[in-house]
Amino acid sequence: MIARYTRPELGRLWTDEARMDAWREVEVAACEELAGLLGGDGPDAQELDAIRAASFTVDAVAERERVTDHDVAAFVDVLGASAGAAGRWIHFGLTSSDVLDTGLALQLRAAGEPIVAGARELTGTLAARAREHLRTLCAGRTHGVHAEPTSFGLKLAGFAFEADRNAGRLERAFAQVAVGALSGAVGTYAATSPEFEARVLARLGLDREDVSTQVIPRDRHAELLGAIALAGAGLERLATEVRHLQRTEVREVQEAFRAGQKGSSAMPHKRNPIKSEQIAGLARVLRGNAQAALENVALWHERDISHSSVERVILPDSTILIDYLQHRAIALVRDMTVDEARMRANLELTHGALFSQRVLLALVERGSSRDEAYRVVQELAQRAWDEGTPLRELLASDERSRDLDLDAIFSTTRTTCVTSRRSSRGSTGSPERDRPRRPRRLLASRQVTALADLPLIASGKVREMYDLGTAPERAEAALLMVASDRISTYDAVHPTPIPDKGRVLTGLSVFWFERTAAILANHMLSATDGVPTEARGRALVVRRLSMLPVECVVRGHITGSGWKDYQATGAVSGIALPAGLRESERLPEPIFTPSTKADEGHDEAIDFERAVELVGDRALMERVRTGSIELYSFAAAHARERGVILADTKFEFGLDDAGELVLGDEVLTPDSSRYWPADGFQVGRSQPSFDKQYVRDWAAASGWDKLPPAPPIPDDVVAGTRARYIEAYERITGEPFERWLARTGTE
Ligand code: Q0Z
Repeated sequence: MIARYTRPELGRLWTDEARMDAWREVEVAACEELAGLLGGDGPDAQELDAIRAASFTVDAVAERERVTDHDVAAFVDVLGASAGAAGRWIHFGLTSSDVLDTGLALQLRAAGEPIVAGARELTGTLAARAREHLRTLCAGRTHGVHAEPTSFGLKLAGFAFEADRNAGRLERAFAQVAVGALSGAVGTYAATSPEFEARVLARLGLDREDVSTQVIPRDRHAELLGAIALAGAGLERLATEVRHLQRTEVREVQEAFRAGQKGSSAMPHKRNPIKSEQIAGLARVLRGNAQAALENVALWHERDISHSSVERVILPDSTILIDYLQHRAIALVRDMTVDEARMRANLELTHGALFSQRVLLALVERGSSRDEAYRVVQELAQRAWDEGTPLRELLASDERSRDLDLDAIFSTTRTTCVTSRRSSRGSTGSPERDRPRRPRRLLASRQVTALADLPLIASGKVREMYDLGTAPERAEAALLMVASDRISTYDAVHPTPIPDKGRVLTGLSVFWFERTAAILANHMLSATDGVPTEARGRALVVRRLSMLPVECVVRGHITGSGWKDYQATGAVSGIALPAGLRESERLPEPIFTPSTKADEGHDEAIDFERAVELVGDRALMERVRTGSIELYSFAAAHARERGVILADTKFEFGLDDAGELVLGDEVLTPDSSRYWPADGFQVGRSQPSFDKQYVRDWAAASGWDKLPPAPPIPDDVVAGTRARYIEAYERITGEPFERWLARTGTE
């Protein structure tokens, strides 16, 4: 895409550097799982360090490609050489499509974030201006001809709802293309295995293809470009409305005009709808690219390469363009001037003929036949329009209509009253079509329902749970889990909040829910749809589950109550541990140590048999144990690579309506786990916690007896603690915390 239409964030995602960096991520993740594939063989720890540190330059790959005439082969040569002897493991068992298509999925996922965020921002901007103009009357037009009065807000609400549908479509389309494969040549796993593929893709946070050929099937990419083209078509519809309304004869809306801007090189009076025309124009390019993506679906046999050249153009171009167009549309809607006086004046153009239907209905109500009434009104309305005599005067002086209540007929109260009532509920349909059949969230629950209006169903020390009931668009009941900024140490809640703590914890939970979905289903529905404005970024809409009555603790290090039990008995939760372990030491294998759920005070450790009794289903409890250990192991390995030791963690599980096991609650946050900084880790003593270290150090020095009530926290300790939470988020996710705020539309 040319620089003129490229916003930097999207542009950076499609450079040669970014493409190869995605390949590098795939190659490294594959090496990290090689030992599992090769039954313990594969790179050792030192070799893995060398592989993780391996680098490339685009220039070196280009130079090598002049020899190989194959981009991935050249890349593998350069990356392998940089890893020294360990380089022999890079690309082991893989085929280029594995790296290309899985890397492409990573790039597309990265592109999806700002694009979906932009789509939601556009929805919000349209909804805000819709509310502003709910009572701004203007002519409604069919076929370009004045039909009946409407309100400008109702027009905009229609665009807002379309933008909302497009945001949902884009989100789903990006989700379904986040699929990778490491199935090798022609997709048989002859040199890899489905388990290896699943583990590598779980590391990358991608889904896998149930059956892949050698490539990820291109219907997925076509679906994405279809959704982008449709979002573009919606923008063009909006732009076309503005272009019409800015025509000289109409002049109801004008695009913002900068001081110093020129409309025409020759005609100084001109103010042209240039933004809208650009949007309308470029939307056509998106449709062309969607067509090309459809042509890409029919590849030969297990693969050919005909799609590749097309995609090098259309995937960057369409993602960059839709991102650009959305932001142009946001500015257009936010800054356009609405000429309310001109709208009122235009309503008079037909001298009242716009009210013809109302007259017709009044005549029928009074006893005329419909046919007779129609003829009368058509005659008078035509005269009004042709001769310029107001229809109201003609009706008053015509014996066939003299006795009608003309004040009622020529009132627009009903137009704006019904419009604003319906828009505040979120609906934009006509009363006749108002059936409870569609989600109505845009102006209603998403913007109007305040947290305070939701029923509170559970409240913990630092978070609350609300009931969202069963919305029409959902099959299941949903809950809203809201994390506060409150902090507790030594089981007491301090009166001083840590700003952004709730957002960090929610962001981390979402990160882990997304990354572990391939291991075990979880209850997350959305961190945006249905979240009240004041809870943005720190709330999660979740499926309502029937919770199992046990807490599922997994320990990778021996600490806390586990350390106490081990010192007293040599065992934890009935599991005998090796003698001679020191405090905080890493266990040979993670252990599953369930406990009861206590309303008050501390949970009580129980052994596995007791957990089976409480749950009443041994097979289910075994799945809970295996799943818990697998989730923990995956997360601990990920965290360790980013300088965080995940010492232990607590999961809660439930069953959904279909009786399936689902991971619930918040997961793998500093509140539900122990995060220790890897630098400074020492066995033989208790470890400082990554997040609460400042508060605990300060509490130790303050003379507080650690019994409730907890004292207020001084400003510098609050600031240090907040920085640690944000650092935890950024270390674990590898992304700036601002990205989370942007993604959830948090101010
Ligand atoms: C979680 C809790 C909180 C206080 C119940 N998906 C679910 N379905 C049904 N129940 C729960 C869940 Cl997550 C559930 N808790 C723990 C959370 C405040 C208590 F935010 N209790």
